[in-house]
Amino acid sequence: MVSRRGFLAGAASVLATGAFPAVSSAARPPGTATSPADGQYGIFPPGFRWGTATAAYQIEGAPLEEGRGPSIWDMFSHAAGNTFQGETGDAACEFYRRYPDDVKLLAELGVKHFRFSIAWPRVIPQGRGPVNHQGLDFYSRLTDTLLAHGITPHATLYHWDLPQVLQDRYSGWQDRQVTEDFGVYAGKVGKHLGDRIRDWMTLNEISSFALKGYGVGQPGKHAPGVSLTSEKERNQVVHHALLAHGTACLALRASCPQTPRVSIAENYGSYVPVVETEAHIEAARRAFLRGNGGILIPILTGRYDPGWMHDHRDSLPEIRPGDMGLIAQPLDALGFNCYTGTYVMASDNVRGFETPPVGSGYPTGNMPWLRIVPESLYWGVRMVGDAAGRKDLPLFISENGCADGGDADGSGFVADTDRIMYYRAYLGQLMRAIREGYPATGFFPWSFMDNFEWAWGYSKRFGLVRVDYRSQRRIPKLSFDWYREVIRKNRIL
Ligand code: PNW
Repeated sequence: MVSRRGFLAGAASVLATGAFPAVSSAARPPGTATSPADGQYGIFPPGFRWGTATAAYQIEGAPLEEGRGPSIWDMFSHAAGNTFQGETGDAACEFYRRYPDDVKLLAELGVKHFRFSIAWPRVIPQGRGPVNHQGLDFYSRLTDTLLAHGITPHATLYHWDLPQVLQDRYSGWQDRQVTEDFGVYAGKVGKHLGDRIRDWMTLNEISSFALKGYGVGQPGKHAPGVSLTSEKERNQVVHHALLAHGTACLALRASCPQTPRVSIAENYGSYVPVVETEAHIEAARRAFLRGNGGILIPILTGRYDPGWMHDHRDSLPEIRPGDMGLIAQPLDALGFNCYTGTYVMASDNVRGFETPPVGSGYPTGNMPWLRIVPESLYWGVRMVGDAAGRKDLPLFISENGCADGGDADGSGFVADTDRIMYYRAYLGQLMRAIREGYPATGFFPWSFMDNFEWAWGYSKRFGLVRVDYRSQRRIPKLSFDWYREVIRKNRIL
């Protein structure tokens, strides 16, 4: 087996002897996205934001510490049969107390940006009402520690951990009241942390928490695991989430002591033309509008897509006057959680597109849903500009990554060449979008370290850093070294 030290030493000597042809950077104006003459990759624009991403319930642990209230994920993961081997986020990565060392590791990685989420039940344990200052203090200390290491904090206000009391009191996202309570919470956080945090995401993946948390005629596979009786009820959950996003945008702008940069992180659908011909591209554009017509399109344009409305004509949510304007708050950026994509081809059916069946041998990133489709990044970025008509909106990749097989050697080291392959391919497609002038501004791999992967418990590992859950030891994987070099050189390697 190649030891880590041996591998890296070997790589260094190959570079030193010039066995690989050097790519000339002499003729390039500094910091511009480069031409193909520079090799297939090129340099990222100056100031491109290299980061990593995490979420509170997946890493923090400490569910009872310093006044935190229970969330729907505490409840859900503790109920029998919901997660892999009954695993919960009780300990997770113990980030709540280990964050100082973890921030040091982030600094070693060389990231200048870190995405984390704030747990609503730490800040307002009862969901509404008094603020728990000890909980807020944790995020304040984390923010200060990041800043002390030259790392910019990017905070998500909701990554799926609704205070359980709101679920009990009024069924959480099913009740319009949640939008107001979320707005109040957002305002409190903005007021206390907005002097140091400038970059905010309101919600993480409405599509995931609304669609997976709620089933129609069967319980959802994520918290709160509710069974609804109609599609209309689920569209209402989504509508409330959209309203909560808009309400939080307003609350942040009203409460942050410094002007905030507000965005949302959504894994909107990315549709990839099977062949890059005009006909298939047009088909992918149609699929994009249809597929994103219920979340992304209303956020960006203030109306549900007409095709989407037609598809859902018997299950439309109740929309009150003023709702659509509230939902379409001006944003400073858009976060794109991009993992996979859907191939599309032209068709003469009424919709003008179809999706070909996916072969059983199609490669995946160690998750059943995670088909490796690097072009999803390029087309996902491009279609926001072209199809959604928002060419002006800066976009960053708020998540991207795959799981590994968990094959550590005796020392705990993982040579995750599969992850390196994945990132190299996706980043190449991001570079393609940048080269064509699309305003992609940052990249946040999911995830900094292995963590609690929701219903999959600890059985799926997405980290650049391996976590040995028995000892809580952190062991950087090979992809950590790779990513550090990418950041240092500002190019794909
Ligand atoms: C995201 N899909 O979820 C979440 O934001 C993270 O919390 C999670 O750990 C990570 O991705 C890995 O799963 C997704 O089906 C879940 O396309 C499903 C999909 C995408 C993202």
